[in-house]
Amino acid sequence: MKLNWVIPTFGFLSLLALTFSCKPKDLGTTISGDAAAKVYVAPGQKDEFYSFVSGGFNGQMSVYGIPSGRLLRIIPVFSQFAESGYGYSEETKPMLNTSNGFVPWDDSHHIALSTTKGEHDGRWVFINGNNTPRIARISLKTFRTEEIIELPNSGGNHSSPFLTANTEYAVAGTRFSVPPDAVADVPISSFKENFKGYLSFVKIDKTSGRMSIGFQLKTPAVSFDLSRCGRGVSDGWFFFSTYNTEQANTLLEVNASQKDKDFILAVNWKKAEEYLKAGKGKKEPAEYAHNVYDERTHSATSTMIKEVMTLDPKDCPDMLYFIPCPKSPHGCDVDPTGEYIVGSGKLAAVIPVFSFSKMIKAIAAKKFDGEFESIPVLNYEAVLHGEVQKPGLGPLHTEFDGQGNAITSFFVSSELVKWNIEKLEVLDRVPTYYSVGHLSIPGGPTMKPHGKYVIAYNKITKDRYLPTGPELAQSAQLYSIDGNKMQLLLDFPTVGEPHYAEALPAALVEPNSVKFFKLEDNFHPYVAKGEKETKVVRKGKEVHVYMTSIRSHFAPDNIEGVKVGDEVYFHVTNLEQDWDVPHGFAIRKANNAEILIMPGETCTLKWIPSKAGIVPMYCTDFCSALHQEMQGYVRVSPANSNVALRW
Ligand code: K7E
Ligand code: RUQ
Ligand code: CUA
Repeated sequence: MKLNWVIPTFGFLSLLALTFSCKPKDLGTTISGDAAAKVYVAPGQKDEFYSFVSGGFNGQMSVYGIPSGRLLRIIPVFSQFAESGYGYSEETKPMLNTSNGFVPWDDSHHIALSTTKGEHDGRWVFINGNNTPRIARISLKTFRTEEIIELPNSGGNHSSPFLTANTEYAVAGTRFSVPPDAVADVPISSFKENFKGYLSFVKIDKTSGRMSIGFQLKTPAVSFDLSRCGRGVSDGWFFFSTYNTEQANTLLEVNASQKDKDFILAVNWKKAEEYLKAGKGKKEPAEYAHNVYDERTHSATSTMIKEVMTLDPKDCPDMLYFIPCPKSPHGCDVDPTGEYIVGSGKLAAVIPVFSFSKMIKAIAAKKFDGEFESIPVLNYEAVLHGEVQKPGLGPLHTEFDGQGNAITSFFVSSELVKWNIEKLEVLDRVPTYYSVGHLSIPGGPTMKPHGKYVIAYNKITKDRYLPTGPELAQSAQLYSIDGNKMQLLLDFPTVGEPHYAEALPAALVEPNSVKFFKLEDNFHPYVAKGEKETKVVRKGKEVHVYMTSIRSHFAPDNIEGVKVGDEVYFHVTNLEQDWDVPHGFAIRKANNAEILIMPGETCTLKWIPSKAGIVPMYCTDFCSALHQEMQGYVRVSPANSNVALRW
């Protein structure tokens, strides 16, 4: 039997109204006297928390100190970044390789900090690539992207990269239902026959963090939006919000909002593992890139993988269940105990809270309201813990304070609302300026929230800062949550468009932070570990310059015998063995870029000179009082000249 909820509670016009947001009525800032003291981090002092913030459409991750709101670092992940040379140096270019070749810019939405037994462990942070579906892992020792894995059979990797409680898997759900990669060309109108939803379970190695696709689950063609793992009582399960269960493929704004309820999909992933062991998986052709940065060689390699293990629910009963959830749910969040699952229907007037133990009972008693494409649909009342009534308009995301309370963001009514999970009572609400998307409590998605603050990541900044033309920085707002009432303490501008962010205590990261790379551990194939090892080697048209940099000169700093049309590789090793002494390298008439080399590291700039002449090169990073003296020349001779290599 197919379920059919066709009682739209909103007409088209009121639906349209909901797609706009309202400004809060109270435009004043209700700051009380001691707010400044609570966020003031005096010069020389450090912040209490690191906050890792998705850059949204800039494809990067930014790192802020909390509570000061100071921007500490931008970590490039899915986009080239001039500040560090990521995606420009020969060593990092392979990180941006995909099954579609080199992709220098992507969109990213969600952050996930690694956890052990459901608590932050300070090892890695993960982020999703949305447009070209990928998951990246960043080391919290180096604050660098170490690995990127592409996801086949996906389009719009939105519901990602959420982690299981012990970081066994990073999970991803495709936002677009798509035909499998192996099926290339079908009419869009064959949506119902040919399109599928895919959930990817990316396995993470316990010690190295290395990723590989464990398996993909084929599901009905719905849109996966967000997800959270079970934990504690619900460990072994994963919950995904879905929309467009109408299965529309045009004008989703209207056509995907017909039904009164969409679903949360509950996935028993431990069961999926059993089915895999029992040989129920099928290898299917696929094509996806796996890019790994090797700390020993300071270089990345990209490998193309040609198949993926899939599980079809038709061969695997008792693994997937649909929970009806009103109306186009976005956020799907699990409380610290793992008992409660909160759905956030963007167009719903209540917040439904589901009970994991009721769900297990309902499954045992087979309290199903039919099925949707052969997957049982649980009875709404049977799994419902209760509904929060009249919480606000346009609920998006929920985080937890660890004191039995939840805080939900409301995009349309532009506010944060705190409510008690057991009693389902609204306790407090504060306006946001304006239109909050995600919110973040340090440790909020773990079993032990660190509490203290909630940060609203707002979409609209209008009139909060000095204007900067048509484009304004987006904005975050920090509120204290340790008192009775939430209190706004600070506004700070953000980079790109933060969607999700996750914060953890600085003490989990700070002691492990790498200060420089040891030269003796540098296994780059073109390293020069001292000036004696510098040389220039020609191999046909390739010229390899083994170069070093140390305050404040390059060796060699005069090179002759390079010819027009040569492929010149400057392999620059930074010989410094001290914290925070990078050198830069730029060469005029460059048809590529610049590089920046950290102490102990080797970095390569590729250069193809197109004209004969004397070409200057210099260091771009102020490194000593004699930084301006750190320079040299390359003589480029005509292609047919017989000037010998000399340095
Ligand atoms: Cu709500 Cu892409 Cu997580 Cu943005 S999503 S807000
Ligand atoms: S130099 S300190 Cu170019 Cu005036 Cu920078
Ligand atoms: Cu090296 Cu400036």
